[in-house]
Amino acid sequence: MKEQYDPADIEIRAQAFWEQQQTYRAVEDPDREKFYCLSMFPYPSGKLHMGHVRNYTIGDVISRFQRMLGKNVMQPMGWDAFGMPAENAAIKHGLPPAQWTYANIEQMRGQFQRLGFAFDWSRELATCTPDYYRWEQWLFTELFKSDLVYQKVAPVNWCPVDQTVLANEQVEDGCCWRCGTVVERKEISQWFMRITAYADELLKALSDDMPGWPDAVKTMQTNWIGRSEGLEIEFDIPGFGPQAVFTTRPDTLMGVTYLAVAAQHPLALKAAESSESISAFLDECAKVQSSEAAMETMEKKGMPLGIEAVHPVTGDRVPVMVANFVLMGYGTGAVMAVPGHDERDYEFARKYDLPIRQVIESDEEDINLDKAPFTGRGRLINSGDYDGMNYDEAFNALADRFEQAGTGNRRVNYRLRDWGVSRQRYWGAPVPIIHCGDCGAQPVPAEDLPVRLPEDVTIDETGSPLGRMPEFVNVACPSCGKDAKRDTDTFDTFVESSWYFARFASFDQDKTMLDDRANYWLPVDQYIGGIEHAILHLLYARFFTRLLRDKGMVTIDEPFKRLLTQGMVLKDGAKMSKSKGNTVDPQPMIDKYGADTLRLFMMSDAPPEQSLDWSESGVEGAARFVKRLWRMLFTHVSRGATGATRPAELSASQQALIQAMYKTLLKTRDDYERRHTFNTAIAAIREFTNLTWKQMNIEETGYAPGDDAVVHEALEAIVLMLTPIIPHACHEWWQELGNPTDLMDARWPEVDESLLVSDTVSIVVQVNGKLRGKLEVASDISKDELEKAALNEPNAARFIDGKTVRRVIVVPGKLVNIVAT
Ligand code: ANZ
Ligand code: ZN
Repeated sequence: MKEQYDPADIEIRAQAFWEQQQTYRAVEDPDREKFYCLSMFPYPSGKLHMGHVRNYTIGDVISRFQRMLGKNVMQPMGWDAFGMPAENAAIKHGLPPAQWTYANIEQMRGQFQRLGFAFDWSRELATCTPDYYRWEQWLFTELFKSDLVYQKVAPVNWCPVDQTVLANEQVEDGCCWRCGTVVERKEISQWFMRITAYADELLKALSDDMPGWPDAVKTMQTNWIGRSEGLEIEFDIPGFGPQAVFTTRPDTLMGVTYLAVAAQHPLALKAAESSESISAFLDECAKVQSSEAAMETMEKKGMPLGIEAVHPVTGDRVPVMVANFVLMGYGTGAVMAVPGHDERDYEFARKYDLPIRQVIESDEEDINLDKAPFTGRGRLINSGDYDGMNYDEAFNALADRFEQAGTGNRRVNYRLRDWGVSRQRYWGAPVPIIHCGDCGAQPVPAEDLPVRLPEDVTIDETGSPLGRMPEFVNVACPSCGKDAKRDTDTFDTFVESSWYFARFASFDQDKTMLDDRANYWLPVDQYIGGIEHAILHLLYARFFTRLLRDKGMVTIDEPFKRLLTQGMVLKDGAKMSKSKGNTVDPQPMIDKYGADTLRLFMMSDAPPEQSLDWSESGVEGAARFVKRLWRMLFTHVSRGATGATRPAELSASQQALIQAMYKTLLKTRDDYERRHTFNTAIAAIREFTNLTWKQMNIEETGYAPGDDAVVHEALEAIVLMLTPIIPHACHEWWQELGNPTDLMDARWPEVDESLLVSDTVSIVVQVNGKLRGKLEVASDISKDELEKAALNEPNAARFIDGKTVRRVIVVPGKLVNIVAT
């Protein structure tokens, strides 16, 4: 064993060894309990950042630990390789996006390997390869046939500079998240996946079937799906017919003083035909984006349509207004406005001088409608027959009434919208549809899949080149054979990430999307990723899993059994980001300290869910710990002290060390397995290391009889406990300790619990009558042994130092008092 710790040397050797042994190759084995550990796959930007290091280290620690429990572990890795940055880079550097992406993958794979992540590289996949995306194209055509995919004209947030549709989340303060241009509203034909058909199921499972997910994530998804129970009630509009509204507050029905409809509502469009001012208002509305968040904050605007509606209970006439806060895509696109009890209706009524009427009263709150609406629940007033009822009573009475009359019914609405999956971008999987003048939209037949994305292209600033490539666009209609045109949109990249976890199981299957192996490996036992994916990615993955289930390809409902959302890596309290210019590049850190040290630092400073503040002094602390361990191992090995077996009779300090070892093993196992608090595991290991260090009597007396064996056991335990975190150093040490087997086949040590509980006692150590220390010793320890252990107790020893021990009083099972002067 070398005296000096040389991280690069041992790490590269260990990695070569594992690669040669194919140590991380996962093979299905029905006789062993499987463990599928997955960290969210990265976008291949070309360069690893600290967030990646943290994410993948957590996954690797869990994978290696589970392997030590004897489980059949799979930890795959791949690349979420489609998306806009490749196009932007292509414009900047004049490289085709495919070339740029594949070069980045090479680069990043090398960095991952250098960090020693135990990935099964044989399963590596990149979503931009036709072998991968052909299967989602195939699924899309199948879903199209069963009406779970459809096309419709829909308003989108459009970035005029990037020439693309933006998801609501990509709009920040009304501007494009990427380029900052003011976002416009545009009506285009798009492809949708019917996620709303699964809304109820997706919601229910959150509360029933997902104990392994953080509550925060489940709450976010619950709110995102946004289930509301209410009534749909018809208002008659003379000259137009009945108009339904959706309300969650039918108890406020008698407080309705106007109806409000969306700017795209047929009533508004009709009124605009004969009114220039209405038409101008609708044009104005058409320009602003349609996101819900924007609706909440923008100034409420509207105007009367010159139409009246008949109140379904009182028969009163109320005006119909067009209002910019009513969404066309929610409920019926029309609202019964109750300004007395709703914020938006109130603000609007104040502005346009519409009546405000109180119909709910409350014992608990003072209500003053001159100042603010009362939006809470209470008892009905000014509501005729319904006076005195509470919310539920009024809800049911009105629901029954309208259901009997056939003018309304109970109804559940979801905030969740169908998922728009088409993007007007080049670097994505082509939508596998052919448009025929006669037959309409036709799915590409399975035997013609994949629809390959042409990779040899030049990208300029004016959007996707696909539409300008006749060889791509022009094709025969699969149904009638006439000239037809391919769809030139590509999929949202969330489509690829919605099923990659399943494909890892059947990575080399070229006959079907998935096979039996998916049922062996799924669900993912532990999934790890950023909290920023709490809603979209994780919800789409749950949706896709149900699509795959309903196609008979998997038997599970939920894809991810346990979810860990890791915190951010900060620098001086701020998120590391390119725009802030405060990033720390991992590569020079690996070069300087080694992969083990970087991994150790990432795990030791905070629990994984919390943010982690980057500090180079913290990294140095981690490096010192590894070096110190190196010295311990070197000392032990060079004393020729390996290979001894534990003596039958242990001294008190030896017994204490063995007990501390078992305790630490129990604690770290719980930290690794259940709590995922790797930081406290490391703290416990460090404490145990100190104890072992003492037993080694470094540079002093050397080993007492039996110490070599006990220390040897302690060192082996330290190596095994640290293996998940600093595997390379541990690999070296394991061999130096004389183990013929590969460390990666070693098991988590068994704990002899009998040694722990029943026969140990706590002994107080006093010096001259003052408490100076405590010992955990075997209850049957001899008087002599106990005396010796007390004299060696480190703190007591400090107080005796320089004095002469006059007398030692031993009270068995209780205390030792050392009299020294
Ligand atoms: C009358 C009323 C009175 C309402 C009241 C609320 C409070 P959630 O919970 O999100 O489902 N609404 C219905 N359709 C709408 C649309 N297309 N655009 C904007 N608002 C719409 O919200 C349901 C409530 O949102 C409905 O209940 C309706 O206003 C409004 F004191 O009806 B309510
Ligand atoms: Zn046709």
